[in-house]
Amino acid sequence: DLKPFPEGFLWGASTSAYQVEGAWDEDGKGMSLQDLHEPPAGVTDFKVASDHYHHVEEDVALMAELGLKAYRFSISWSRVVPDGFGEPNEAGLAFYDRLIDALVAHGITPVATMFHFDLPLAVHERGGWANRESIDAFERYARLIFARYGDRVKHWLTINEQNVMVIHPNAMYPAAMGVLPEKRDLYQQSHNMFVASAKATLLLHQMWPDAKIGPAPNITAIYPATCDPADVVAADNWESIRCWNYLDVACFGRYNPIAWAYMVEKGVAPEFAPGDAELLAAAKPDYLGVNYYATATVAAARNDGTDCAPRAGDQQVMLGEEGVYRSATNEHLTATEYGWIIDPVGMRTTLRRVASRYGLPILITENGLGARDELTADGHVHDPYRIDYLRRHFEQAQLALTDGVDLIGYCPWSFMDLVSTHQGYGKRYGFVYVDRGEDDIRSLARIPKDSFAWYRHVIETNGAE
Ligand code: BGP
Repeated sequence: DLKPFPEGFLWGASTSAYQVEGAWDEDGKGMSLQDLHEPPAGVTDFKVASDHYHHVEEDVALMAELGLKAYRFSISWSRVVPDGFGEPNEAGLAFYDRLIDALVAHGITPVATMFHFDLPLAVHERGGWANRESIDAFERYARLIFARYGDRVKHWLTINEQNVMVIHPNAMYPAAMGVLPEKRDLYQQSHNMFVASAKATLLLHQMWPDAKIGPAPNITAIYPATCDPADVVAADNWESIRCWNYLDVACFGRYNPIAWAYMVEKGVAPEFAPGDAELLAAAKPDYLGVNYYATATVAAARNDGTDCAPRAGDQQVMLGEEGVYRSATNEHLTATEYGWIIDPVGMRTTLRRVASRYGLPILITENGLGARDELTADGHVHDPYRIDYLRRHFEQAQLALTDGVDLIGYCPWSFMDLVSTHQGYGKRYGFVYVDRGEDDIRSLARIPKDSFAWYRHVIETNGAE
């Protein structure tokens, strides 16, 4: 028998600051790396985004109409500490007070991400995450936002997709910056992010013992292309390097041994400062955020110079690595119009693996379908494909729950249309359509899509539909 979604299940939706807020230079906000994007013509940047900064009350009213139990958003570090290191910005802090107060007034649980790709430019200019001063800056920022919002925000997420920032650094670095950091540097940045997260975790537990905090990496099961044992080893390697390492450090306080051996072999293993190992071991997350979009299928590397070549169905973040693994086509799966593999059953497998390894409650912090939604002449947005995508994933979430996974909530990406990390405003994920073109602003009107009414019913019936 299927287990019902538990009472109090956090049916939610997600966004991130730089993708929705706009108001990039208003009320004292400092620049972040995301503000340096120089998008090609026809792709909007993050300066206006969905203008959520000026529509916050209206947007939360729509969340209430949707019946959301939780809303995952991120706090922009450079909005509340413009130079990353120094004085807080009262106007920026007050914006999140308005957002959080509105959520609480509507009975919506706030889930706050501390850092979602938008590194303050001032921190970047002093060496970014590779500089250990950033750890202290992050801890000060953590103390500031925990003190300010901790009475109302009881669910925190440290860092969004730390693993994606390593595998696919242009999630954080705008192309305009030119050369991306070396892999060695990326692994050192990642190590410092682990230390910063550990410090924030310990600090929150000390300041607000009733609050919960965890990481939010992008996690997915990796399939071997065949049952050739060499393919199985390749899949296991890549799963350890891409996924488990990030949760192992967070939960077990030590690097994953397979991933560590890989880093040593590649000459990219990070340096530990005295005390790091103890700190990592001391900090324990309360729950795990999991961003899930797509599985990857891999085969044993051939090490002949072709392992990284893109193959049909490859996602931008799923290319191979010479001598480590080769990405392979999975003939059982189809992809979205943007080439992202669609695999609801893979989500069940992913959740089961995370539950088996870590035994902690899991919140799905992202999952959704990017598509070119159209506003029709009748003023509606018909997105049956999104309903179908989410329905199939919700079914698998319920199966995972039935399998024994302690799933506490599901926050699809995204609450409303926002600027995609790579494809501007053309690629939409929201339950709420935002009327703006790819290169013009238009009305910025909010229009609930068909999926909005469908999701409202799902929430009302606690997943029974
Ligand atoms: C995740 C990020 C989000 C969001 C999402 C969709 O990696 O955490 O910020 O961007 O992916 O990706 P995209 O916008 O590239 O379609």
